[in-house]
Amino acid sequence: MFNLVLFGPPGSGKGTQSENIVTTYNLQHISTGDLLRDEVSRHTPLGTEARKYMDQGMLVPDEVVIGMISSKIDDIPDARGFVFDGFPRTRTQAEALDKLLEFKHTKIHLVLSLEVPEQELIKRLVTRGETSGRSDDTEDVITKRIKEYHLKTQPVANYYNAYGKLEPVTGSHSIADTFKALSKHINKYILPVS
Ligand code: B4P
Repeated sequence: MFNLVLFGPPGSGKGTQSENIVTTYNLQHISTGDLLRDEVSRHTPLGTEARKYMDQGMLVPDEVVIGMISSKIDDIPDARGFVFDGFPRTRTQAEALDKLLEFKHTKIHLVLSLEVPEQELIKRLVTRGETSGRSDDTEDVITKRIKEYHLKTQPVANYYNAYGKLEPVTGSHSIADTFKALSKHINKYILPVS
């Protein structure tokens, strides 16, 4: 089993690159952003609660997100591995993920951190907001999301760096070139299937 965390600020391309990675390496994609947006669109109690945070550019409480991840991992027992996209976003989430994987006799093997200048992040997300209909892709919410990232999520990089698992990757090149750069690291662990 091979487990990868795709790490980076909002708009750094985690979702975009995860799609390529899961297809190329036959891995399972777990995106907490997608899971939360699905709950919001189905108007579940979890979704109604989560939306209050997402619309303000804030992180959803740890216990909500950790519960979602745990059941998602259990749903796919024979996975070749997982790509965690947008999770963990706090140190508490990172510790919880380690415990969940340890229970399944596996671990996080690699953390790829997409590095993109802040102006480029804002430009990408504002552009996406023009067509996505996402309520958190407006300029003032994007600015709050980036602040929340620096405050709560960036320390997660130190957590993984202490274990020697963190690799920075430039995320400001084209989607194809960024994918090539990510693949160089992943190929040290598993080979592409397509
Ligand atoms: P997410 O859904 O994870 O969204 P994201 O950080 O905005 O985007 P991502 O980095 O995946 O960027 P993308 O590929 O889409 O989170 C949304 C919200 O959910 C959070 O703010 C939070 O409230 C909540 N949440 C999620 N997970 C949570 C957790 N674990 N704990 C608590 N709360 C949580 O790319 C963005 C745009 O850039 C796209 O339009 C794309 O086409 C473009 N793009 C990508 N790569 C490009 C490139 N190389 N060149 C040009 N454009 C590019």
